[in-house]
Amino acid sequence: MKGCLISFEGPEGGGKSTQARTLAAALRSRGLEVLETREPGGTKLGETVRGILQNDLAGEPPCDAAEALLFCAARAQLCRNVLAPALSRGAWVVLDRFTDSTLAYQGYGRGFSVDTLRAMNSFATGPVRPNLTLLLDVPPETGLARALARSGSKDRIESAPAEFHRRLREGYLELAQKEPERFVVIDATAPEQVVRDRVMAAVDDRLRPAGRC
Ligand code: T5A
Repeated sequence: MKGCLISFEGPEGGGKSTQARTLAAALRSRGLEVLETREPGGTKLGETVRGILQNDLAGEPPCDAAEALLFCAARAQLCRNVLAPALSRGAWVVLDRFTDSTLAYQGYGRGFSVDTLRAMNSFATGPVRPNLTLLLDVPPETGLARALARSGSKDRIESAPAEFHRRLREGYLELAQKEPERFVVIDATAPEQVVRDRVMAAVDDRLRPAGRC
């Protein structure tokens, strides 16, 4: 595909949405076409699934297997209808969470087989793959406190036990270690501006040599 996909990943409250917004604006100021979107979401179906997953809009919480499948269903819709067309025409995509969230949360967090989840991800995404993944790493207690301060209450997944959040953070770090050519781990406990500079440096370091920006 002609375009370039950058995904932001990490535990709750690491600053993904904040940094995705800032990066998208910086890339646009370079004259690039940039699509900024999020998971779950980015399509009508995906936003509806988001409500079911985060706030129990179906009237009952999904079981863990349904949760994993719903994240992948929203992903399939986003990839087929939005990401693949954008990347094919050469746009840049800045994505707030993607396939690694499923591996970290449903794999390391909930305990499903990471290999099975990789196969589900692959089925959902087709040929769409991130060129670069920025892992905004933050200890769960810091990230959850930030998220709580922002919204005043915890959603269904944020309310999971501390051990769940600890496992998924460790899972992310393990995923990054296994694929160093795709991941950059950024210490997101630093002030917002410092994180922003680290994000821009990572994008330029990794994607400029490939002639992408
Ligand atoms: N999920 C998702 C799965 O389980 N499996 C999957 O496959 C997928 C795709 C998504 C939920 O779904 C789960 C993971 C999530 O639980 P979400 O609302 O998108 O839900 O959750 P998050 O992605 O975690 O979004 P948050 O909004 O909670 O966190 P962000 O985006 O990391 O953080 P952000 O930018 O909103 O910042 C949070 C607060 O911190 C401040 C901000 O101003 C804001 O108030 N902040 C900082 N404060 C201090 N220092 C910094 N450096 C800061 N950066 C931001």
